[in-house]
Formats: sequence, C-alpha cells, structure tokens
Amino acid sequence: MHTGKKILVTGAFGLVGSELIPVLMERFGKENIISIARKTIDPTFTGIVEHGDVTDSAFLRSLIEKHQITEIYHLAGLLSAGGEKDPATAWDVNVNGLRHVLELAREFNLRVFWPSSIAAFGPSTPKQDVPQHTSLEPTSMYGVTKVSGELLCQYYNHRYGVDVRSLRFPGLNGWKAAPGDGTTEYAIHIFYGAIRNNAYTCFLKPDATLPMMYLDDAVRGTIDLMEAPAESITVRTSYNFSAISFSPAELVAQVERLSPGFKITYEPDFRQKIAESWPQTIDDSVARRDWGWKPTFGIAEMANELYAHITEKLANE
Ligand code: AKB
Repeated sequence: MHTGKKILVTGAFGLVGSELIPVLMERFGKENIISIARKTIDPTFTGIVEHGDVTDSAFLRSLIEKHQITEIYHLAGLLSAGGEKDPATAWDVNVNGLRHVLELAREFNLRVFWPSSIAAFGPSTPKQDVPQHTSLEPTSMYGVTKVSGELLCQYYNHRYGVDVRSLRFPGLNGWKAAPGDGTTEYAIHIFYGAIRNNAYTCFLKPDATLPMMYLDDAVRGTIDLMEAPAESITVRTSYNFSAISFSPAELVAQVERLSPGFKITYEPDFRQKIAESWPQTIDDSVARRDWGWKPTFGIAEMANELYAHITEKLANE
C-alpha cells in the first residue's frame, strides 16, 4: 500500500500499542508500520519489528534513517504506580525519552503523537468538567513528567514548528496486552479476577470515580487526531479527551451482571491517594470542535467487550 507514510511506534507491545498497531497496519499497510520491542515478542506477530531501547537516541536515529520514517507514535513510558516506585527512571524515560524524539522530529521533519494523561491534573484542578486550560499541579512523578512533556511538545511546536499532537488519556481499558503499573488499571485487572476466580481485591475505594475509555475509542481518536489537518489543531500541549467516568462500585455492578456470584473486596493502597488527586469528569469540547472527537462506548458496552475478549484470551492460553 502506498500512503507516503512510514510510522515508527515505541511502546508498541504495551496496552495502547497492542491495539493501535493492528489498526495502523490495516489502514496504512503492514509494510509501513515499524514497531520497537524491548523484550521478546509474541512469535505470531507478523509486522516489522526492531529490537532496542527507546531511550537510546542513536538507535532511534538509525531506525528513522533505515526506514525513512515520516511519523512517530511515541507510546513508551512508565505509568503512575510504576513512577512512584522509581521516580528517577520515570523522569528519564518519560521526559528525556520524549525530548530525544522531539529533537529527531525537528531534524527529520516528523509528525509525532505523544500521550499525556489525566495524571497531568492535580488537587488544585476542578474535580468535575475540567476545562482544557486549567491548573496543572500534579502530585505524582508520572503527572510531573506529563506536564513537563506537554510543555516540551508545545515548545518544540512553537519554536521549531514540530507537528506534535497529544491527548490527555483517561484510564484506558483494553484486553490485548496485560495492564501496566497504573492506577486506573484496576478496571482491567477486575476482569481477569472475575474470569479466573470470580473474585477480585480492588486497590481503590468503591467510590473512587475516574475518567475512563474503552481502547477502541482511544485508538480511533488517536488516529483521527493524527490525520486531522494541521490548521485545525489549536492545542499543542495536549487535548482533553473523554468518554465515560465510573467508580469501582459502578464497574463491579457490570461485572456482577456478567459473572453472577462475583465477590469484590476493597483494600485501598497508595494508588488510592493518586486517584484522589485526579479529577472525575473532563470537558473535551475543544477536541470535539477542532477535529471532531466523539466517543462511542458506554460502560456496559465496554464491560461486555472486555469480558468476552478476556474470556477467550484466557481460554487459549
Ligand atoms: C495510570 O493510571 O497511571 C494511567 C493513566 C491514567 O495515565 N492509566
């Protein structure tokens, strides 16, 4: 397929990458998508894979030259819980890694996608309907890296014209890859618990409402943002990006519907504090206006999909 695009994806086998790559391959041709892997990967994966460390700028440069890359989806990074366990590595991977990518984008004139997160918000942000432009004073290291990254993106756009685009991802829920070390990830773990043991111990309190999204919506929104005409992009930090909000108790009601007799217990840990520092609902009207964002999955549809896909996946293991 000739699309004029050659796309490099870091973090290709993580939660987002695993669901984004098949859609990119379908849309732009398998031969135009280059995935970077750090570890051994599923032998059934049939796309182009390069092995190496995404924080190694010389390695990234060699791939950009070798494959004549035109776009990078830079997904590699630590999440909120992982970032609290190792703040130095979180800074290094999330901020220094991004800066290397932006430098290469400047040199090779690449379009870049980079995910920010609701973790960019903090206790001084309104809890409901967070506007696009608001207080960004996160208390987690992950959040600090996201605010820093947003400002770096805006800087490289304003100073050097780099066409970098970003979304503040809410809790993303998908099934292809194992969930990462985050806070909203309880909403994926709960399905593994339900299917394996009909039980789950949740590390958040029952009323910890957070912004969430099914990954199919997130993948569509990400590609729509990257395909939008540059003139329509008015936000070069990161767009508010929203679909649904729910608490653990509300998700448990969905799981009980799918798995009768399901037993939930709550043992909140340090991740509860992180959740409390984040807002509950997000106003994404700027994304809707600029490039037509609109989510499609509600909580019930998302729960049905996750339950069915994870059941099938575990049956085949
Ligand atoms: C996390 O909980 O760390 C992530 C996020 C909201 O960015 N899922």
